[in-house]
Amino acid sequence: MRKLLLGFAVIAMLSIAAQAANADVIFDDFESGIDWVNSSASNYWWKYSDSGDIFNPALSSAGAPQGNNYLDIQSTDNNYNYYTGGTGHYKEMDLSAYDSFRLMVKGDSSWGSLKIELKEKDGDLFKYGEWTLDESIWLPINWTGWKEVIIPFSSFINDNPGVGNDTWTGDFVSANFIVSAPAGGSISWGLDDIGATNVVPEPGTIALFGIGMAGLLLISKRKK
Ligand SMILES: [Ca+2]
Ligand SMILES: [Ca+2]
Ligand SMILES: [Ca+2]
Ligand SMILES: [Ca+2]
Repeated sequence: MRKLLLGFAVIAMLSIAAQAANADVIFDDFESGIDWVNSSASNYWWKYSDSGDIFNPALSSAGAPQGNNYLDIQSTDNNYNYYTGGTGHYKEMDLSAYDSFRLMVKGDSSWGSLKIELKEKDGDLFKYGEWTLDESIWLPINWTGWKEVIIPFSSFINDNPGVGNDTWTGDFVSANFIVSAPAGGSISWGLDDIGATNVVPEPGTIALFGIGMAGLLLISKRKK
C-alpha cells in the first residue's frame, strides 16, 4: 500500500514538473525552415529594415536550443536612431487556453531590446514595451546565450483602441518582433521555440498536485 501511494505521489509530481518545463503550444520552432513572405501560405514570415541599416534574420543551425534550427538575427543601426527593423510571423492559432507568450531568446551581451506585437483576428494589436524618444524600454536583451522568456498576455498593451474588441481572447493571427540596437551599434540574437504556455496551473493540475502531496503526507505519517 505504501509503495502504491509513493508511486502515485511521484507520478503526480513528475507530471506537474513535465508540464512546467515545456511550452504547451509552439507556433514556430524553425525545424521546417522559413517561408519568407508567401501570402498564400498558412504559415510564413516577413522582414523589413530601417533605411540604411542592416537587418538580417536568417535560418541558422549553430547551437539551436531546441531541435536543429533557430532564427538568427544580425542587425546594425547605421543611422543612430536605435531602431533597426523587424521580422514577423503569420499563423492563425487559437491561444485562448494559454495565459502567456513564451519563446527562447539568445542574447549577445551588447545592449539592445525587443518589441513584441501580437495581432488578433478581430484586428486587435497588442504590444509589449514602450518606446521613448532616445531610449527603448522594450524587452531588454541584456544577457548572453539562450534564455527562456515568458510574458503573460495580460502584460501586453492594447495598441489600437477602438479597433477590434480591445480584449485579448487568444484569437491569434500574427506576431511581430521589432529590434532596437545600440545607436550605431550591432546586435547578434537568436529566437526559437516560439509559442504559448500556462504559468498559472489549471485547476486539474492543482488537484493533481494536492493528491500527490496528500499521498506523501500519508506515507510520512505511516512511517512514524
Ligand atoms: Ca528549433
Ligand atoms: Ca536605425
Ligand atoms: Ca484594439
Ligand atoms: Ca480581440
